[in-house]
Amino acid sequence: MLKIYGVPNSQPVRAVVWVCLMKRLPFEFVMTSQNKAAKAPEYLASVNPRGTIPAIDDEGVVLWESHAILIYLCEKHGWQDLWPDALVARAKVNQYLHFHHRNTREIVVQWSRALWPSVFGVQQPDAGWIKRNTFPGMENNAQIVAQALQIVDNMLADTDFLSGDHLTIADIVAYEELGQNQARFANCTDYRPYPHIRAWLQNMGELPYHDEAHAIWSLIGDVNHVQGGMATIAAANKEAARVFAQASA
Ligand SMILES: N[C@@H](CCC(=O)N[C@@H](CS)C(=O)NCC(=O)O)C(=O)O
Repeated sequence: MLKIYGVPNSQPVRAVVWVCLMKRLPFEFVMTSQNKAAKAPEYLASVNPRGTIPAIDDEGVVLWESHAILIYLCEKHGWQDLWPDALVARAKVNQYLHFHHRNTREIVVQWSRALWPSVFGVQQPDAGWIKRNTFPGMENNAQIVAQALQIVDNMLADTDFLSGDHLTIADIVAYEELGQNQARFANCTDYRPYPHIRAWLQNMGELPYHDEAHAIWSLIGDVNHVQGGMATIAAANKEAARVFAQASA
């Protein structure tokens, strides 16, 4: 059976999990913390030399990097709705996937900078604390995020989804970043200036297995006010992984 390594609190891990749930592809979720288990010598040697999550082991096919994993699964199982076969349609999805890494993905900094001081009870973290304890991001992160949000909003102005009129893996990977930060979940990004993103977030939230793939969001709640420190995060990950397993069965 397909093994997925990761934790539910990871955006790219959830992208892989959500697609597997939507497509009813059974998997075993192997809880793998990014700081410890993913840095263990055996994981580095036999799963992912980069020490990141997600990674998969599909009956001996070991892969890391979420977009490569998603494309592999789509091609293996013929999920042409999520990863279109037609040249131009596929190129449009690919365009977003490349853009995502150093653009939309940078919004994780807003989440990380709100979450970790709250978890560790640090009231006004200085630049050194932020640097040591939160997602590094790029130096001009704020500018990149503002630009990325505007580009994504414009992409959604004329079509319901990022690459046209139906869902693809471009929407899935984008949603893991943008969906997480919504007011009703982590509450760390203001989407009021982006009407098309807001409508798309609403639609994405109604897709099959949304709640099962994203149980962690409600379990942690508003990241500016996490009660109970790391124990809360650990318990939320454990419970969300149980939800994955139950939904996958
Ligand atoms: N580009 C990678 C990003 C993976 C990634 O950044 N994963 C984080 C967890 S969300 C991680 O493992 N971080 C640990 C590290 O960078 O050492 C992908 O899409 O899979």
